[in-house]
Amino acid sequence: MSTYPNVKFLTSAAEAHQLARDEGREIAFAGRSNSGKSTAINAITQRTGLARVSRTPGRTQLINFFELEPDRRLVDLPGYGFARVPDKVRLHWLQLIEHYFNVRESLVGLVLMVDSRRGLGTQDAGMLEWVLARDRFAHVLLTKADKLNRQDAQRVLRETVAACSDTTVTVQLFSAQTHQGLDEAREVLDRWLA
Ligand SMILES: Nc1nc2c(ncn2[C@@H]2O[C@H](COP(=O)(O)OP(=O)(O)O)[C@@H](O)[C@H]2O)c(=O)[nH]1
Ligand SMILES: [Mg+2]
Repeated sequence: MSTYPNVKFLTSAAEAHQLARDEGREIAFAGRSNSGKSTAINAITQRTGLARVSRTPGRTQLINFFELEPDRRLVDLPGYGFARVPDKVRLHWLQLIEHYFNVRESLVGLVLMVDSRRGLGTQDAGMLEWVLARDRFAHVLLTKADKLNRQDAQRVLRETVAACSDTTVTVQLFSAQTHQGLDEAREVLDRWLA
């Protein structure tokens, strides 16, 4: 299993024309702001500080591209769901993400970070529908699983699996803190990128 020894930041896109070259394969990471997306990317790639863990949710409206190896990328999509953003910013986010999903031929799948204490929300479900409609893979990480006791974690897992039961979406528990589910997540990425 790969731990991506050569991972590096590639480029950021604030506008549609700034996307990285659309070659090889890439996996997008999405989720509500504060869902633990950046922390998950850092844990999976074993690089503290590769994706910035933010104290000010909603500030970054950038698509960040990381190269794992030539022609293999992770893509950090801007978070959604934060309350106090102007409509203009929200609209820009929507247009940028929609453009990304529409044009991106190298996109193989979406990893969706969902805070295990919140469970799957409407916007999360919307993201999943977007990628499934484009015949890509989708995998849900129920993040911060360390914050739940075993019983509650298993219940959230069951509920999320049930909510996705008539789709190809796969679901797992994940904690960047305890490394629960880390190998499972890396196996999914390796499979999609192979
Ligand atoms: N306990 C715990 N906290 C986490 C975990 N992952 C992220 N966090 C915390 O959740 C907050 C948001 O994380 P961040 O990665 O910035 O979320 P993002 O906005 O989705 O990129 C930070 O305070 C993190 O330290 C986890 O696995 N366990
Ligand atoms: Mg982040």
